[in-house]
Amino acid sequence: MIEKVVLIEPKSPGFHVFSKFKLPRLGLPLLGAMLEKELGIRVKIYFQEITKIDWDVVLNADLVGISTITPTAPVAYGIADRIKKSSDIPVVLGGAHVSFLPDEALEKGADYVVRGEGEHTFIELIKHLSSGEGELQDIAGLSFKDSKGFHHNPDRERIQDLSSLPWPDLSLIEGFEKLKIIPMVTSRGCPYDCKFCSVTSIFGRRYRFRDTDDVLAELEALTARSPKSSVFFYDDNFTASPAHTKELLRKMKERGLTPRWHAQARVDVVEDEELMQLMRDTNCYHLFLGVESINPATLKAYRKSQTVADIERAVEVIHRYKMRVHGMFVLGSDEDDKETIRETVRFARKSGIDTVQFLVLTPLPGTETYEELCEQGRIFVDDWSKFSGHHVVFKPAKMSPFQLQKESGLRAMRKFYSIFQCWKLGLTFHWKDMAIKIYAHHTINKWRSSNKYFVSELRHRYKAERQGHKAEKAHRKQEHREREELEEVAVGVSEASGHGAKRDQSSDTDSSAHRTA
Ligand code: B12
Ligand code: SF4
Repeated sequence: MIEKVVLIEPKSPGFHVFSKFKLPRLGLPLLGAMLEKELGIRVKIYFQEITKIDWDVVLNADLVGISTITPTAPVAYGIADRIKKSSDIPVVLGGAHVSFLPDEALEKGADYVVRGEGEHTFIELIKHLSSGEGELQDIAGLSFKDSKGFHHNPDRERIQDLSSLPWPDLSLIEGFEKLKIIPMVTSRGCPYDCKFCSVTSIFGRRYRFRDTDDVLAELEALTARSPKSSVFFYDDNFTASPAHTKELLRKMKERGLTPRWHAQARVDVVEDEELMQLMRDTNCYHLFLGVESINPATLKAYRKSQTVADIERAVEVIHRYKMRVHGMFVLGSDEDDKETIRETVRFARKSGIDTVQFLVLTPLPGTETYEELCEQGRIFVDDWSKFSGHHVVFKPAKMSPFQLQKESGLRAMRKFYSIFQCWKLGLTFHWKDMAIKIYAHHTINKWRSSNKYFVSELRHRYKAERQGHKAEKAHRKQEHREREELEEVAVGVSEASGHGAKRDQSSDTDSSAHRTA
């Protein structure tokens, strides 16, 4: 009988641009709410970013579920391994990483892997383990192992009616009072097809929305509980359907439900001025914009469906409506070189974008970028914890990995968050912005010192490759010189023997023989 369930969201390795903001993904609070509603089980969630795991509780559970994304997969496997070494508690892994690599997860200690959207698969699995209900092989979306090996059941259809799901229960997280920002999500899926993004493989290419009244009721309940907190809408594109978003915002305005809020959007959000006005009126503070690059060839390569002019206009209009822009960039496409990256950084500084993240292109399982780079044998790092957008893990086309790391991770961020920039904001009394930039500057320094080894490895590799190239060049030069000398000797011999007429012919034959050799 399964009664005690513990769910864990592992900590990210090292620092990332959002390290300061403790934001849990909503999967576990949602699964927790499902378990309570459907099976009467009240789970305990450890979000490792804010609370240490209590191992006595974990090792006394009847089942442990662990959520993964690619950079946290090694920590997740470590936890699974520790549980399996000292108990026979069933361990279930789910989330973006293992959904695409279930074999790896089963090898690394998981008994079960829930692929894709987990709500119904998880409930069916627990029912089966609790009371033997149904057969394991009939649970869609499940991978599992037994004495015969690994099994992967067919995929599960995505949930059509998102409003049929309960609200994620954040209070199940141990220490949830420490969360300063309220996370919410109103939709799933994205119809775009950006090459580096795994959202569509998990949640599909069709938008699915929750009912507006359901969203409003949740928002009301959450803001009543934490009136001072701001809300972060986790939707991949909060303004995907302007009509839908406007309906929500209008109702928020009517009800005076206007906490400070933040959301992710595409640059085309500014096409609809009524939407912009409603966003302003309902207290939107920050828009996280997927800018990615200002190199047109890169935008095309990413299939981003936006132009540099769209980006410029978006920043200008959002500022006109007195909202802030967080620019999210992805550097290192096959079309990028040192100069295009520097140009992108110059643009970010000149455009007035308030804050930025310059991430390195990262081949995440489930994306076309991953498939392509694997096929071309260009991924040279096998430690998933480095797949965080902060480390170069593949060979770029027009640079060495070290050059890309230097330009994006180190130089670009340092340029944007330079001490000079901090002072400039201080001198113009923008204290808050100055504080953010100082924090970012500090984080970059911390990242640098904790990743010294990784960066110096890349540098050595780069030097070795350059030396290799130099040695090869020198070798080729030497060969060429020797060949010329030989030819001169041959000419001298034939002239000395008086066969001048034949000379040209024989030397031609010789040199063409060299060319084809
Ligand atoms: C909010 C968010 C963030 C927040 C908080 C992140 C956090 N705590 O990890 C911030 C802004 C900090 C962030 C940062 C990053 N993020 Co982010 N983020 C998201 C976002 C937009 C929403 C997450 C969410 O709550 N989704 C809704 C819930 C319901 O989905 P879910 O948690 O995945 O859970 C469902 C299933 O996956 C499954 N499931 C999940 N866990 C488990 C566990 C068990 C036991 C079971 C049975 C099922 C199960 O069931 C759930 C219900 O269906 C997603 C995109 C997305 N749409 O999900 C990207 C996403 C998770 N992020 C991603 C990435 C790459 C990153 C970064 C590495 C880079 C970056 N963009 O800055 C960093 C790394 C952060 C870190 N932890 O190390 C990728 C992960 C892909 C991958 N293969 O790893 C995603 C999918 C986006 C993408 N572009 O592909 N992110
Ligand atoms: S990057 Fe944004 S717009 Fe592109 S596919 Fe992913 S979620 Fe959609």
